[in-house]
Amino acid sequence: MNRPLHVQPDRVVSTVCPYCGVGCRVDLYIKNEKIYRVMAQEGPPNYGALCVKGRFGLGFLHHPDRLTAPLIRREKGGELEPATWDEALSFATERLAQIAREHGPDALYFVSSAKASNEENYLMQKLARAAAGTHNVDHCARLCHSSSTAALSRSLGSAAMSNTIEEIPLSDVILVTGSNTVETHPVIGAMIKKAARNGAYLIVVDPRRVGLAEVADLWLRLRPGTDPVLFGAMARYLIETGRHDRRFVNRRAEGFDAWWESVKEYTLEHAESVTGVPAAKIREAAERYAAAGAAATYWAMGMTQHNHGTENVQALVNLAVLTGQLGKPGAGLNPLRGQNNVQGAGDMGALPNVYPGYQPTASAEVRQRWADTWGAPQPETPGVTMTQAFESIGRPGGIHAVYLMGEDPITSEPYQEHVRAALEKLDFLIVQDILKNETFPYADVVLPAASFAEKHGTFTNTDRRVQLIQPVFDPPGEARPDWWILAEAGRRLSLLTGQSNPDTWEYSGPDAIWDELRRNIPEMFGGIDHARLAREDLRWPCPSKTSPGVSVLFTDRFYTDTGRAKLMPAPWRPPAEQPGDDYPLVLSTGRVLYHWHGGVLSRRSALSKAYPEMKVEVNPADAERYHIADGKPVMVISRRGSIQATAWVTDRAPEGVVFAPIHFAEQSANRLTKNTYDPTSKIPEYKFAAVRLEPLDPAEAAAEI
Ligand SMILES: Nc1nc2c(c(=O)[nH]1)N[C@H]1C(S)=C(S)[C@@H](COP(=O)(O)OP(=O)(O)OC[C@H]3O[C@@H](n4cnc5c(=O)[nH]c(N)nc54)[C@H](O)[C@@H]3O)O[C@H]1N2
Ligand SMILES: Nc1nc2c(c(=O)[nH]1)N[C@H]1C(S)=C(S)[C@@H](COP(=O)(O)OP(=O)(O)OC[C@H]3O[C@@H](n4cnc5c(=O)[nH]c(N)nc54)[C@H](O)[C@@H]3O)O[C@H]1N2
Ligand code: SF4
Ligand SMILES: [Mo]
Repeated sequence: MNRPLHVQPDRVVSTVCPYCGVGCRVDLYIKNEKIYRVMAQEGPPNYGALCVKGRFGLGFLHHPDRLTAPLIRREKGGELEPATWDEALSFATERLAQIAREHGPDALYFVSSAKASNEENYLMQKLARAAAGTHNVDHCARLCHSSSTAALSRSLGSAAMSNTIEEIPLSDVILVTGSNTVETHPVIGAMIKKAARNGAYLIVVDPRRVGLAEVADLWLRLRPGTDPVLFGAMARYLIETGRHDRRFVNRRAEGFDAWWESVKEYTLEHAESVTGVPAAKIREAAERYAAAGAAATYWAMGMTQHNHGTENVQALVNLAVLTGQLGKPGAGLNPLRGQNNVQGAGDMGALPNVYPGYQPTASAEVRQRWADTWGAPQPETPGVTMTQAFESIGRPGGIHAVYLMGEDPITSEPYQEHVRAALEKLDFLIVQDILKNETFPYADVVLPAASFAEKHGTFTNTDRRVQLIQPVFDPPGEARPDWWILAEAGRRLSLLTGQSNPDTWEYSGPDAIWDELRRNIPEMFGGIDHARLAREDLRWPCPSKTSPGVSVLFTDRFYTDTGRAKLMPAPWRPPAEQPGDDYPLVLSTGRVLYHWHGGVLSRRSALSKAYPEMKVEVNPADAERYHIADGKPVMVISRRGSIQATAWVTDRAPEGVVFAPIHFAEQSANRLTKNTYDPTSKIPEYKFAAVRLEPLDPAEAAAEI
């Protein structure tokens, strides 16, 4: 995509990278209506840096698989046929209204998108709550940081990053756990590496030898799925030796006794036996973390995607509270958010239990406020999570219709055969996307959406920075911005259900949508509007026009009912499916630098050439045991399915663990994973399943070895 520097651009447009939660600011250089160069901007959050996805990953914008016309499947079993917008929207909303009449509004499910803007996420949850009359709305955070949200909300009253990435140079100790930062948040990974070079003490907790493990001062290579014991033991040791922050605990925390009772058995020796990490290393990590003037904790999916994901994060919360590593610059609890606008999708209330601004649906007062805003009575029945919704399809009282915006469950939900069967049982499916993703063939209505480069709106990055995007191109064919589609769908559905006032769906543009949500959440967004964002990025909370936004949360109080942080027990529960005779290895799934999720975007760009095939990491000892040769095809087999991939024999993976990337839809790692969930957050256990390996051609593989 990059051409020589002497090419004169027709125009240069400033916007935000659509891939990850770092939210890098980019300048797109355009010639003949194509992007020929992407340059980083010098200011925050990326300070002149970009990764390969921002630089070379935008080719999907012009791919022939872009959706350019609405499509309708008029009868089950029939073909998807082109339709006008009017036909498609009428058909879609009439079917939704009919199913709501037959089975009740809670038979509908609305999946919002962390790839879409704040304004669009706001409208999707409004569509569910105001036009359809259900709290059944969610987004991919359910598969991602829902465990973080569960633990952080109940303990601290806010689930966003407590500090900012600009503070990385201020940290004396940086603890990174369950995050392959160098590949998944590359610009932040580089900032952490630089801080370590400048003297910060870097502790990495990860079973795999990931990029940061290579440069860490201390690498704790724990057995997968054992984190609560590791972090519980660190905290217990600090209390026992009087190294915790007694003053902070007395003044700002509660729940100590119940928590202490819960870690009684977590001695360093016990932790060594469960986690496989030598007791001396656990002690060293604990001492360094507690003694630091400022210690920051960063984490991602290695913590959250377990059947004890909430306990994993709770154990981190407990450790930070006990050592007073909160409410000061360079410290804090910092979940690295994955999608470009996943922070925003949550802020906008695209969740079954909260309205925009995290106002609880359980509160009658809150419900009344939104009922007044939308002119729509608000349902009392709680919503269900996206994972529960998919599990319920085809069961009595389950979901009958799903409206998907920018989500690809066939590649992203666990246990693909199970998801496939569920989608086949659905009465009605709407797919609103920019591309033909893997779920597209199951759609009854397809609504073609404009991409990030074809619309106005805002994204909120991982450290609460709200950023304006702007159109670079016209949408292809008949494609329209998600906000336009949702507003039209909302108005039509309101007329059919009689739920909300159809006039509340008239918006002149994304700025008008933003103003509606801002008025209703003044403490978070009162001071942020599109005009101000055109001049500067702003971080929430930003309550007034003169506020610059708040960087460090919790400086004087936590956002809980008592203002104190709540310590809570975080008992360990082993993963649901343990390796055994037939399936002796642990499967861990995740990401590589070059690709994005099921590959819908990245594999339709130049990145596909840079990383063309699926490689699974196999430890040399396991390779020998199971006759697997480096670079040769291998079958990865679980109780639920099998895939073929190329073996990469490497000690990046520890003995007993196979790592499979999730990016190759035709060899989807989710054919292997299983649909077991954390009981609190309902997150799938993507980071632990039992598998075995078989060489594809045993004779050939044996000859190689
Ligand atoms: N290139 C690229 N970047 C991305 C994405 C992408 O698809 N591609 N997706 C984005 C999204 S949505 C997200 S959520 C983030 C995810 O970002 P990450 O969470 O960094 O990505 P994963 O590859 O899932 O990595 C999880 C890490 O946890 C480790 N791990 C596995 N099991 C355990 C365990 O039991 N304990 C501990 N402590 N560690 C464990 C793995 O070895 C791995 O290093 O990435 C974002 N950025
Ligand atoms: N085994 C395993 N499975 C996992 C994970 C794992 O670690 N292991 N990680 C999980 C995590 S953390 C996540 S976040 C999920 C991600 O799962 P998904 O959210 O399903 O993944 P994406 O491929 O990012 O899907 C986004 C969809 O949005 C579309 N899109 C992009 N931009 C726009 C837009 O502007 N408008 C509209 N309407 N659509 C748009 C894309 O074309 C694509 O179809 O996967 C989860 N699944
Ligand atoms: S670090 Fe994230 S936001 Fe920045 S260029 Fe890479 S993918 Fe885009
Ligand atoms: Mo994610």
